[in-house]
Order: sequence, then structure tokens, then C-alpha cells
Amino acid sequence: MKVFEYLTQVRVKKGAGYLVLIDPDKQSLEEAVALAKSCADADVDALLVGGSLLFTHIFDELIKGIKAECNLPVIIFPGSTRQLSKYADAILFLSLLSGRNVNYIIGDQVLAAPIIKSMKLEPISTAYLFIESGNITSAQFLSDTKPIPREKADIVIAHALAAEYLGMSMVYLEAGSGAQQSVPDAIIATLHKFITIPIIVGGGIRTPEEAQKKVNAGASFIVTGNVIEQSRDRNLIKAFAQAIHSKA
Ligand code: 1GP
Repeated sequence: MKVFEYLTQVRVKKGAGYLVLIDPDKQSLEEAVALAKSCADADVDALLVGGSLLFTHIFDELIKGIKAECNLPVIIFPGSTRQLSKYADAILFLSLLSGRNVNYIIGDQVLAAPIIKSMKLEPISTAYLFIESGNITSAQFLSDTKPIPREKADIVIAHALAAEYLGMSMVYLEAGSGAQQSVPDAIIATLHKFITIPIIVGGGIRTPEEAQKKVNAGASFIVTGNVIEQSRDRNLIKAFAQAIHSKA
């Protein structure tokens, strides 16, 4: 089964899906594998692997190691065209539509597409929208783009509708890794009424309750990175999974 089809089934069966981000720069290979195993035991639906930068040369080995020990789908969440691996199952084929930097809208995609094809990776076409979150995040700084102001639901809707009309499969509302403030629930709730493609929400989500509110507002997938990488507590991962899978 294709990963996108699996994610669609998760969304239908569980109301929403839980994706845990593993950043290769924030852990050793052994820690990443241990975290992936904890996620599999705690009802996480898939793993994202990637980061804004890449200080390590073991991207391939890390994904291969995770795949050897854990049967969750591994989806690359690329910070750049250097984050590709034939050992992953799929890749979020991102286009940074909230910005006006052509390299992140189509330039890097042209460079990566032939390699993705040769690696037989499943691309999942995803509109990537940065939402203002109280601080300048690494992704904003590195992409040299401005986020959409957090009270401007109309701008978020227009971008997400454009993504849907362009045929993209998902919209990722990104507050940024370690964001001071996560994406407002009100924006998710408003956007949910305008588009039919799934909404992924990530950045600065620190508690299961916060995640559950976003699901109830209309998020189809929740991503957490820092909060799990810092605690590595299986019970906390379970609490997130349970909250995300209990849509009201
Ligand atoms: C960042 O959305 C992800 O790209 C996760 O963010 O690390 O803040 O959970 P956090």
C-alpha cells in the first residue's frame, strides 16, 4: 500500500493521525532507533525524518537503522535536497507556497525530482505554509521568507485553496520547530471549512491537550518534534497518540 493511501486510512479510521519528527541533528543513530521503537509501541502512525540543517553524514544509515527495527512508515521531511534516502518509504514533496523565494517553490523540487524517481521514493505533494509564531524560526531564516501573520486567516485560506487547485495532496501549517506559539486553533477551524485536502499542523505543540484541540479544530495530522525528542518518555508519546486519536 502507498504511504498516502495508508495515511488516508488512518485519517478515516482514527479521526486524525500522529506523526513524530526525528531530527538527525538532535540525536545519535542509537537514540533515533530507540525513539522510533518507542513510537511504534505507543500507537504513533508514521515517522517524519528531517531537519532544517544537516550536520550529520549518517542520514542514510539513520533511516536504514530505523527501518530495520521498526515497521512504521518513514517519511522524509526534507530541509534541503541533501535529505534524500532510498531507504525511506515516502517523502513530503514540499513547496513553500507561503514564501516568494522561487528556489523553495520550484527550484529545489526540479533538482530533487529525478533523484526521487531513481530512488523509487513515493512523493506526497504538500503545500508548506509558514505561520507566524512569535519568533523567527530556523526554517524561516534559512528560506529567507516571511511567515503569514497569525491573525490573517484569509491569507492562509487563499494559499491553501491555491494548493488544492494546483492538485497538491496536503497542506502543512508550520509554526516552526520550537515555535513559541503553535498554529492558532481558530485558523485551523476556518481553513477546514474551505478545503477538502488534509491539514497537517506542526511546530511548538507541547501538550496532548494542545494537540487534541487542533484535531478538534480540523487538523488531520499532528506533528511533534522537540517535546518528544527532549523527554523520550514513552508514556508521553502514548498520551499524545491517545489525545490525537480521540477526535470529539
Ligand atoms: C517542525 O512541525 C515540526 O517542522 C515540529 O515542531 O519540534 O516544535 O514540535 P516541534
